[in-house]
Amino acid sequence: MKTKAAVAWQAGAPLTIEEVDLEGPRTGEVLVEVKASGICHTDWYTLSGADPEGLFPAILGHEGAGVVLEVGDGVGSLKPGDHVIPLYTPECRQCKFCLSRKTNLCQAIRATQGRGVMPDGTSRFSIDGRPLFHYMGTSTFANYTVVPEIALAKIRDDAPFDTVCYIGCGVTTGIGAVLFTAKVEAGANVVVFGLGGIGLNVIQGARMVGADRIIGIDINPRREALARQFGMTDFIDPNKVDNVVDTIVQLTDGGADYSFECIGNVSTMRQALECCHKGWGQSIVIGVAGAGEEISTRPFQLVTGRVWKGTAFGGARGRTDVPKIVDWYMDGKIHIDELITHRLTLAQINDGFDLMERGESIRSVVLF
Ligand code: NAD
Ligand code: AHE
Ligand code: ZN
Repeated sequence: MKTKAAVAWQAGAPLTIEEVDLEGPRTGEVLVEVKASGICHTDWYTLSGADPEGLFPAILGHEGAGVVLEVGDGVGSLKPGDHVIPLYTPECRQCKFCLSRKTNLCQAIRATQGRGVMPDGTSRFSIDGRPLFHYMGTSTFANYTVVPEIALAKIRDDAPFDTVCYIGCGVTTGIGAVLFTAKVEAGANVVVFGLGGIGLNVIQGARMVGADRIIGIDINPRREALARQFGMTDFIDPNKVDNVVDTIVQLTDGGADYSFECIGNVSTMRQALECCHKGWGQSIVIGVAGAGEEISTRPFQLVTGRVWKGTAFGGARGRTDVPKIVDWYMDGKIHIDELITHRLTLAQINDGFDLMERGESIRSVVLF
């Protein structure tokens, strides 16, 4: 079949809208009609050329929601008409990682996902016979996409696609980092570096669990109002204080119980660790840093009890947790609508990246 898709031909170049050939689902695969897809900073990061796994030409996008159109042989858990959210972190429930119960990082198809192909080593997308790479196993910047069954969460039919698509990455990453990775307890002091599409969800997760102070840091002062609406109690503009770490340590009587880095900057990752309370403070790296970048600190920071951790997809097990997070949204326990600042057509997708770069959007969502 044919599908419209935004194709990333090379790093740093705008996407172009193309009519692409799409092969049907093979064994264990599912054809999905994508109804909506958010634009995450990670799409921009890969398009920029900073991703060591970035492959071109590719169809980017990993924050989608849609409807199952057709299932391949052997698919038992989904049928045409089911509403789904594609998962860049799948959940096979059989691999060593899934069975460990210690991580959400299912590795069943990670190797082929990183090489931009389906689990059988081939692509379903092509133009004039030239294969295009899949991205993160999801490729949601296309009207239709093929995704492995283990990388699809079945969700309720009454959830609106144009908002729950964000649960495919940003919402789950931010809230999950608080609930599943850090396991923040009521009364804790929480510090959030970067108040964009991820950081604001960390803030709402911290409020959900009853955190005491929720301190937000961003160089964009326009982030303050929305962050306060989502539960932030204190705002720090790094350009208005002498030393961000000292400011946090003073505000929290010794340091953060938990900090979250939601920028992807190795300098703020260091600040996020060093603003943690001696003896127990934990810093969670969410931001994705560019190829070749490394984090550093004095080992003494760790010797004296601070803990450095990271999280992917908020530690969520997608097929199990994503349907529950959709329920939380539908029941009004979490808020998404206010974070979707722009709705775009596929033809306007490059505007979404521009809005992100200029700090004008939280989430832009492409509607198909
Ligand atoms: P975003 O662009 O919406 O937000 C980033 C925010 O950081 C912006 O508000 C920006 O003003 C702020 N910022 C930039 N530089 C800063 C600095 N030096 N100090 C303070 N604030 C600064 O991006 P997003 O979609 O929220 O993604 C944030 C990061 O999380 C990205 O690196 C993204 O790739 C990563 N991410 C990781 C996961 C994961 O599973 N680990 C999932 C999604 C996104
Ligand atoms: N390809 C990059 C790493 C990118 C990365 O860390 N991705 C996150 C999700 S970001 C979603 O917006 C992730 O899930 N990581 C775990 C994994 O297995 O990729 C690189 O540096 O190579
Ligand atoms: Zn993302």
